[in-house]
Amino acid sequence: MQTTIAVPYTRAEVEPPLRTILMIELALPMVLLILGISTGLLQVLYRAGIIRAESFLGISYYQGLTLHGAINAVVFTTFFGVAFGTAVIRFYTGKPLLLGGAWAGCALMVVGTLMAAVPMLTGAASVLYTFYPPLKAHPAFYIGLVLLVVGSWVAFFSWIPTYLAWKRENPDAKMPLAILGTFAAFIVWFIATIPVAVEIIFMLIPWSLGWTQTVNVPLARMLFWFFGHPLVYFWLLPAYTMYYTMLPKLSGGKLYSDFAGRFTFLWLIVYSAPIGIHHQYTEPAISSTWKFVHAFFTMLVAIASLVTAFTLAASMEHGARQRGGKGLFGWWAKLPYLDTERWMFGYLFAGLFIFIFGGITGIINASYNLDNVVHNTAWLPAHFHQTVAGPVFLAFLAGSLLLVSNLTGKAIALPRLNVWMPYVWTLGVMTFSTGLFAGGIMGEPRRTNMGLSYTNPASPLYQPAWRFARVVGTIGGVIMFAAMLMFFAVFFATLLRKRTAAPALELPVSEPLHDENVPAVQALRPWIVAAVILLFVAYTMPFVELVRGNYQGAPGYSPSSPVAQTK
Ligand code: HAS
Repeated sequence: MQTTIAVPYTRAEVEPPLRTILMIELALPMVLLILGISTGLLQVLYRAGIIRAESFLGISYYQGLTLHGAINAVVFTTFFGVAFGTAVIRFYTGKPLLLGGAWAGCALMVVGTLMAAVPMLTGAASVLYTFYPPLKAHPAFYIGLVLLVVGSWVAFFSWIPTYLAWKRENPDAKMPLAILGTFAAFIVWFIATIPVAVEIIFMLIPWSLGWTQTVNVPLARMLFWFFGHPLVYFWLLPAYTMYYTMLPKLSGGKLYSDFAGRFTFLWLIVYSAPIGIHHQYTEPAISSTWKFVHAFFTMLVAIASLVTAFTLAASMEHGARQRGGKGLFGWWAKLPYLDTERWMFGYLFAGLFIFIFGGITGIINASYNLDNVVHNTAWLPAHFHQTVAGPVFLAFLAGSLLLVSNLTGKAIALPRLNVWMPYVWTLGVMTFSTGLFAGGIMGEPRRTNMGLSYTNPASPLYQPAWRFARVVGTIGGVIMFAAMLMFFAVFFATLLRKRTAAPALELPVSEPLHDENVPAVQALRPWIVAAVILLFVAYTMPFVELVRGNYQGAPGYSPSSPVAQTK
């Protein structure tokens, strides 16, 4: 029988070199995020028709959209995932990490990011964060992405010996829940990145180098979504790790069920990958049988989040009642919404609130026939701003701020501004998404410079009926930008202030209220085997269909011209 052992300390020292590595992994993406957020505001202004041009401040529409998606959704999330995972392993094992692995991982990620940034900034890689062919980027963009991914693998592999050493010393202890969440995130990531590595290394790099003239577009798209859907759970899992291991403590209580946390993480390993075709319901090269199979598995993946919703609500209720909360609903008033000492609570709670709507709309998208109404419309960015820009982004911002404050020994600056930030962000995201959902239902497309077309009265495409939804979306986008100015003020003011304590990791740790002993959730291997089997079931026939389909290859295009590139 395995039991949860309590962490015997509240502070873990961090060796100076590891501190430097973590600070690079946290501060560099935060600086890039300034550009990622500004290009988000530009998107809103283009779509509103406030900017009616192909480019603004020297950044073209699709170049800005690529920077926005790549920095916010790929670079920031990968760096944070690695930094947070490193901190979790260091804190929960109490053991030094393999510094060589941590340095190598960090260096590869930094070099990869800079390498991909150059073509994005010079307009040679305006292929959006999904880099679908036949849009073609400069080879440095693809090679940079490969290095970013390989760097994150190296970091992950370097944690394993440290964990195994801890396990040898604690043979009867359960794997700490935070470590399970971290490993689950990186197992999902590892599985997901294999197909995209195949796409990039064997298809896109040779094509962009001119070694091959054409590319198989449906095959590349399927390989991308084989990666692209588990990618969203690679984002969600570190956030869920914070929700399960920190939120109950911040609420003043305990995690309602340790089993629920373990089940959620393991369930996501199994079901996050065999569902990528739900992004391709309109793909003519895939038969409806396999679309239906992926739709079915998608409904199963949502179970983990439904379990999470009830477990976290019960944990918050337990915390609130410990703080004197009474009645059926009266306990909600006792949660620390604006407590500057427990400031992380607001970030995590606001993210959960947003996710209720992100989750519901995800299930709508997954319903095969309903997706035909919303696919490729503004509905989609509304959904993903309520998921990745809701619980994930808020948790990652809070985690970055916590770790930077810990690692520098500096107290958080501007504490009142900090506790209000997540609520302003929530107001912005909810308003923004409402506008986009409404527009999407009316047919407003995503990824379109609407200032030159649908919101331009001088254009034959002008759609006056979409105006109100657009105004709502624009107001929401501007509020989101204001919230991020608040966050940047807090983050950089914290970095610049004087040290007040010795640097050390201090993560909030939630004890379990019910520490169930369920052997089925105490070993990773059966769940990984199940994941691999399901992947074979879900993808073998679609690949056979695609390869047998003998689709004609496509030459490269850029978003600024309907004519194929000649080189
Ligand atoms: Fe999604 C498209 C289906 C979750 C991200 N998704 C996207 C895209 C992104 C994305 C980025 O089936 C666009 C990709 C692109 O560029 O084309 N998604 C789902 C489903 C879920 C889901 C079924 N998505 C996510 C998460 C993401 C994410 C998580 C990022 C992290 N999504 C789709 C589909 C598409 C799609 C289709 C393609 C559509 C198309 O046409 O292209 C599920 O995992 C959702 C389950 C979630 C829940 C919610 C649980 C609620 C919780 C909160 C509880 C609150 C509490 C607080 C306790 C069931 C945990 C209470 C407080 C109070 C005040 C009451």
